[in-house]
Amino acid sequence: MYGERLAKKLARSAIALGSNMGESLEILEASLEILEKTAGISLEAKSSWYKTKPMGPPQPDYLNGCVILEVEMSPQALLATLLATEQRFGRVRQLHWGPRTLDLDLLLYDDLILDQPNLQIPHPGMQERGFVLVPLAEIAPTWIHPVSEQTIESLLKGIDCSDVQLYYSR
Ligand code: PH2
Ligand code: MG
Ligand code: MG
Repeated sequence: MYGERLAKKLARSAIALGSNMGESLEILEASLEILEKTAGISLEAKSSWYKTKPMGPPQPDYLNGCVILEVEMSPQALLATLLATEQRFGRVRQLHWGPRTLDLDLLLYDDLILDQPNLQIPHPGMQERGFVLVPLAEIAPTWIHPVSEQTIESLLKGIDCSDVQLYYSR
């Protein structure tokens, strides 16, 4: 309820998930179980998983999806939780845009615009990426991207999504 949200300072946050190393589907699902069990986080919505062509250097195809979390934590605390979760799956930061076991990107946090050295919200580039917008539009089509002031659904209409194929839908 709205009153409860105010009292508890709950926020909604959209997260993009990706993996193209190891058992990607299992890694992605397991990472969601961890996030759901974290104090201050509840899972509000989950997209299907999509098989997507890599952006960046040559590397295997990705599985990508998005979730909406209801969070009772600051953007920085949420980012720290996401990075710690990536590390539990052996994420090693090597190549820029290179392959990874697990990538958890903070896309949106209510209608917040934030530009800090380690965290930009909305996630820069999200509005051009089919592997982000296709799953996000499945669960949050009317969320307004606070910089472009367009809905996710209308951002999606402006881009080419031919590299994004439905992989697993629950
Ligand atoms: N993530 C990257 C680089 N390239 N390509 C796809 N298809 N999906 C991703 O999640 C992705 C990528 C860096 O985060
Ligand atoms: Mg990423
Ligand atoms: Mg990332």
